[in-house]
Amino acid sequence: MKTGSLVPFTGPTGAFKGFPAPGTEEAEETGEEAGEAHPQISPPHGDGAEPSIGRLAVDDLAIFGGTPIFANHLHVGRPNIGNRERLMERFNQMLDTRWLSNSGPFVREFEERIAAMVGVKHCVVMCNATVALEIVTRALGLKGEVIVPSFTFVATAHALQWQKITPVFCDIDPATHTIDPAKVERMITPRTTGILGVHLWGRGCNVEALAAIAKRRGLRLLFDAAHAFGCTHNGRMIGSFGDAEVFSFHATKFLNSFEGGAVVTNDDELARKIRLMKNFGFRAYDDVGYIGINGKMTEASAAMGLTSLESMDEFIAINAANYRRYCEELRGVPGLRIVSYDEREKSSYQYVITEIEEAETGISRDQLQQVLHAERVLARRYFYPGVHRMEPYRSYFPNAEMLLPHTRRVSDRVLSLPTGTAVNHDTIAQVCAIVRFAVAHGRQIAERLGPPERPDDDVSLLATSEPSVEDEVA
Ligand code: T4K
Repeated sequence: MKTGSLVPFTGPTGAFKGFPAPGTEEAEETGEEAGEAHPQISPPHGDGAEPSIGRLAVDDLAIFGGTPIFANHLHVGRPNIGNRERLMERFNQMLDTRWLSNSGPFVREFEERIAAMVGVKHCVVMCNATVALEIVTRALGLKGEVIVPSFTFVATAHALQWQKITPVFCDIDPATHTIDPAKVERMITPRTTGILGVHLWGRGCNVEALAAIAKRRGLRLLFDAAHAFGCTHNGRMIGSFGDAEVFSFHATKFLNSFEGGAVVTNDDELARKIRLMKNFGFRAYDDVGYIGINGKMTEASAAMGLTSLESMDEFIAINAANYRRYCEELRGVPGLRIVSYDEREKSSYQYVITEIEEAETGISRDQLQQVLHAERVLARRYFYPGVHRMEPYRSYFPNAEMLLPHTRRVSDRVLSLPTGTAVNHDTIAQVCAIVRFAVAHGRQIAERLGPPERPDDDVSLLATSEPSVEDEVA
């Protein structure tokens, strides 16, 4: 033990929480991921709570040279894997029939299952959500400017900019992290053709207020529902709002098809157009109606998607239990808040999002992330620093920040913690023990670490010259 005070963890239950030394009975009991998963779900492996230190003092933190708590990296976004046997059966069937792409039977079945689950007339699956967003914006005839939050994954804005539609960044409501309808109204100009809301963390935007604005101002309303498959808003399935919504089934989403996305809509004409557009514009053999692209989902992806759907309830149950465990373990930590899910709504609970108020914790979000990373917990700053501070947008709109105070503040505070079927409750207890310890010793740790390097905070780097990245792409 190096210098530094030996402070036991006093968790929310009041119990002392030390880290069992490796090889002890206690360590074996907490042995990571042994047989916890549902039998229909492939058990997690590899990422591991293999506790490797006895007690923790500030000097023992891995960031200061101690042994990391975890032997292997613990990721945010480890894919959930459903029933492998069922997946292999489907792969064999696919290989036997030699039907690998171009709207094969698995793709059609996946589309039918999603449409039925969401309660919409049409589902068109595609290779990923980014391409799905691009295709649906084009099919809706969006041009000029589209209002979009900056606090989102960069793909939301890229899908517009890729088509030379200007994303106009709108601030969020700091309580919900979703686009603030009151601010949307102020961003509308004669060039505005649509609003693209994002149901961040699977929590619905203020759909009603956005729909009212869209109707009053004659705008299209689209939702990036990449995080919101299987979730409801005011009791209604997300996917059935606005002109259309887009899901992602990327590997890191709670339900994955390796890569994948889908547009869901009740608009017959829109669905028809999208189907053509994602298949080069082909109306029939040798008959192309208009410009299209290749946005098709493969049969292998659809097979994975269907298999994931069969385990969806188990995935959600595990995520929900993980989320509740995080809430219990972190309850009462001063300056730390977990973004909550409304228990009256259906949710996938796929993200565990914390907000760190540095004035109370004494340690900044970035410093806490450094501490966790050193312990091999790869917590993520989703979605720092906000899209408006990424290129090409920050060159295009160097002053956007002035209208995005909440985006700035929230993106500086948010930290996403590992969950999903690859994470068990002992792992969560240990992650939370590190967090509690770091906050309990926040000021001391912060002082030793010093301010983190954040080159993007340097305003001199906010280019005001003509953009170049986009020019290259164009
Ligand atoms: N709109 C929103 C609001 C979105 O969040 C996203 C995607 C989109 C649109 C676009 O959807 P897609 O076009 O992707 O369908 C990840 C995902 O790549 C991205 O899909 C997702 N959002 C975003 C929130 O997260 P990164 O840059 O964080 O990915 P990466 O490679 O760092 O992976 C995250 C963690 O997951 C890592 O720690 C490693 C782990 N991982 C990842 C993969 C792919 C695995 O353990 N196994 C894997 O196979 O963006």
